[in-house]
Amino acid sequence: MDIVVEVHKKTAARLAADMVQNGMVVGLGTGSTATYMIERLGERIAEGLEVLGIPTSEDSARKARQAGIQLTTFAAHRHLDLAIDGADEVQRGPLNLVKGLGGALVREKIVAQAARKFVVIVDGNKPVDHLGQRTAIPVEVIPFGWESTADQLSQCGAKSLHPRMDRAGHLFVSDNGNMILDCNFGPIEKPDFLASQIDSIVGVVEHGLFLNMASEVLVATEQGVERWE
Ligand code: ABF
Repeated sequence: MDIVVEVHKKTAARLAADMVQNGMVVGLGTGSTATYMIERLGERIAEGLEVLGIPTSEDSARKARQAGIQLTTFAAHRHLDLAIDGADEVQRGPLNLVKGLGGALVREKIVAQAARKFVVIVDGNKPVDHLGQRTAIPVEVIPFGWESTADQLSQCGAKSLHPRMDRAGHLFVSDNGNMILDCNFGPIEKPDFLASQIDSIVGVVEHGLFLNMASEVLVATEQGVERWE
C-alpha cells in the first residue's frame, strides 16, 4: 500500500463526503476510495447529519452499517440526490470512466444512473488519455454460455480476455451471481462505439465503460484536488 496515494484517496473522499447535505439519499460506492468516503460520512452522522444510503455492493453495505449509515432501497427511493464512487480510469473532457475492477460495476452503474449528481473520487494514478490504456474493461456476463459471450467480445476487438478469479483461485462470483470477464482492448479510440457493440451482445449484463455519466471528478494529487466538471 502506497501511503501517499492513500492520503490522496482520502482527501478526495472526504471532500466528496462533505458535499452531502442533510436529508439526502446517497449512493455509496465500492472500493478503497469509496470506503474513505463511507467512513467520513459515518463521522458526520455521529455529529448529527441525517442521510440514507444505497450501497453499490454487499461489501459497501457492510461498511456503511459499521459506520452508522442507515440504508434504504430503490423500492423506497427511486432517485438518489448524490452518488459518490471511485473509478479505475478517468478521462478528462467527456468525463468518461472505467469502473468495475472491484467487481461491483452493475450496481454501481444502476446507482450512478439514478443519481441527480454523480461525483467520482480518484487519486492521481487514475487519469488517462484513452480509456483502456492501463486497465482491462470488466464485463459482467451471465455464466450460461460465457465461452460464447467471450468469443463475441473478442470479435469487438478484445485482444485478450480472462474470467475474473477470486483470491482463493476460484471463479469470481458477483453480488448478482454472475461472472466477470476482464477484457483488454488497449487504448480505446471510440468508447461510445465499443460500448454500443458490447451492449448488443446477448449474455452481457453490463460493462465497465461509464460514458458521460459523471457530473464531476475530484482528482487528488500532491498539488491538491483538481475538480473536473
Ligand atoms: C470501485 O472501486 C470501482 O468501480 C473501481 O473498480 C474501484 C476503484 O477502487 P479504488 O478506489 O480502490 O482504487 O469504485
